Amino acid sequence: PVKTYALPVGVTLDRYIMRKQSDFSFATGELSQLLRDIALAGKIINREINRAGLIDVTGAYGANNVQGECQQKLDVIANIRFIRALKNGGEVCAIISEEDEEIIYTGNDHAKYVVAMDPLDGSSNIDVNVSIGTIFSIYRRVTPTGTRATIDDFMQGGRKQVAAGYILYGSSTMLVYTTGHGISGFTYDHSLGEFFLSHAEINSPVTGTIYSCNEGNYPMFPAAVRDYVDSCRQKNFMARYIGSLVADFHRNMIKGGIYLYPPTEKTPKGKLRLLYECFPLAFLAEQAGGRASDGFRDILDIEPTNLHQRTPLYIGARQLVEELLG
Ligand code: AHM
Ligand code: MG
Repeated sequence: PVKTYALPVGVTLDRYIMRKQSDFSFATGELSQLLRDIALAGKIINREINRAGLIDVTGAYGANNVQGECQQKLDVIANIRFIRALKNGGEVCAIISEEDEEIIYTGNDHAKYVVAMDPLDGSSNIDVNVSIGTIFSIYRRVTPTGTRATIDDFMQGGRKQVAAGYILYGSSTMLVYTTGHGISGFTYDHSLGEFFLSHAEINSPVTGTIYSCNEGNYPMFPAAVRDYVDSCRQKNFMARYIGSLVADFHRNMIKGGIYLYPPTEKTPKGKLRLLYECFPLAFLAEQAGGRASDGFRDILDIEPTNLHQRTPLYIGARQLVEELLG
């Protein structure tokens, strides 16, 4: 059964973060402030998304992003807004983004954290009023504060994330995050401009009956993945695929399911990016009691070598991922 959430009434994200500060081993308040800055960026992007149909901000921008994909105007806007919020917040010394090839320096060399982010994922859904999301991953820098951050700060590996999460712009807007002490979810109240705790201690069901993949690619899937998808069909599982990773992941985490993005001939290393899509969601999946694998290793055990590297992804309910891995 899908868990229901009995909650204390009216706990805002800010208050919750303040209460939880003691969870952090280095509770100086900077990480708390950084999480609040991310929430602010989320509110700003949410506003832009909500207006997208009214003013002419949707549609192709004319430039391609670093992966050579058609970049939507709203991606660019989200990227700019997010970077600005983190620069102004002062807790982040460097950022990597799906939308920028190189490391972005904030000018705050004394800050302790770096952030890897996909400011607006699911870009093919922007124009058609379908759920999209922001994904973020936070590391404590390994280079000395006061110096310029380097690529090493981003190459620490998924198990070194100090926090990760996403903002889902769906039928309601939600912010979901972990600092390694369970997962909390907050729903945005537009009229008050506040995120309120709506999902305390999210746990994923151990198994489920939903599978999510782009079945148009089925003929190009590896044989083991095709067999697995066949078995899902035989068991009359529900096929649910939005094409927005955050939305597909969120639904499966709450209801119980598996998301698959295997390698294909088109994308032999998989499509999704390790640092700002797969690591943060894998951290959340493990915190929810689920699993995330590239077919060989747990995603969080992959050693990163490149800021924008890709990986296959199989993520969701523990039992389903383990059945796939065989
Ligand atoms: P994007 O970063 O260009 O938005 O691509 C990532 C998206 C994910 O949100 C989604 O799960 C996947 O790509 C869908 O890919 P496909 O259209 O190949 O099924
Ligand atoms: Mg993306």
